[in-house]
Amino acid sequence: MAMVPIEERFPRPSVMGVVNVTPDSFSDGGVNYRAEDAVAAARRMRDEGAAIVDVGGESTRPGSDGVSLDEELHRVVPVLEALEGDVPVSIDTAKAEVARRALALGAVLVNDVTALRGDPELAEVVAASEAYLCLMHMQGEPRTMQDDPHYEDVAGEVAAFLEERLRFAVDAGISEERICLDPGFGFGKTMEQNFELLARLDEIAALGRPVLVGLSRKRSLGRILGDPDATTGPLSASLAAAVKAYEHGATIFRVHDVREHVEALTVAAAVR
Ligand code: HH2
Repeated sequence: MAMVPIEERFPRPSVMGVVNVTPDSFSDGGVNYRAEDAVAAARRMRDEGAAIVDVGGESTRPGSDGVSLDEELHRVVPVLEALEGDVPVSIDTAKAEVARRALALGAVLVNDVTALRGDPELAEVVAASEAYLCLMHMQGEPRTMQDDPHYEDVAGEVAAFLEERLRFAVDAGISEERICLDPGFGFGKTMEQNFELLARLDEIAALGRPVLVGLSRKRSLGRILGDPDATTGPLSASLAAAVKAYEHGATIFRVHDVREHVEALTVAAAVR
């Protein structure tokens, strides 16, 4: 596959549908854990206007532990096989072997929430392919990241981190035009830090790469509505956050509710 720059393949705004092939994701609690359900969800998302679907076999919700390589492959491979040639796929993994298998099955993007800090072989796997890559910011690791996140300057630190990881990826042989950056909403950030980051998303966009955002159903959206113990946020709040992110320069939107986000972002994009 001859790859065009990521900003051409996924123009602003593009929607990425979330397909969690997990029993324990924070946001969709196992609805797509069975392969056939995941495949049906992915096809529906494509029909609703998703430019790509993000298939993941490991939950990264706050407090979660990792899964084994075998388990992750067992979850995602049947889904990727069924979708090959049918729906554009992103693989949400930090494991080189999962990425390798996914790319062999036609995945076009590797979404690594560790930004190439997790598996030392992942950079090489991506470099050897023509795939796109998403580098995401996270402070800490999923099991403990929400314990006490701390920043002097959240947007400045996230931007500096992403700039450093971008350089690392380019040095590993992955050309810049294949890469997008993600501030990692909810990954080691308090509600206040998430909202500050959203307000200052322009500073991430100023790094010159397309910005991917995952705000959909995140707990900060439930908490700002008044429930201090919320573990998810509603669709209405997700749409508002996505439109705000669009206005601050986001390009790709990782969402669970594809149709509603496509509609909201179509309206937002028409206002110019
Ligand atoms: N958020 C989640 C997972 N992967 N990838 C990127 N690039 N950006 C994100 O914000 C992001 C992500 C968490 O959401 P979800 O997949 O719904 O839940 P879980 O990790 O529990 O499966």
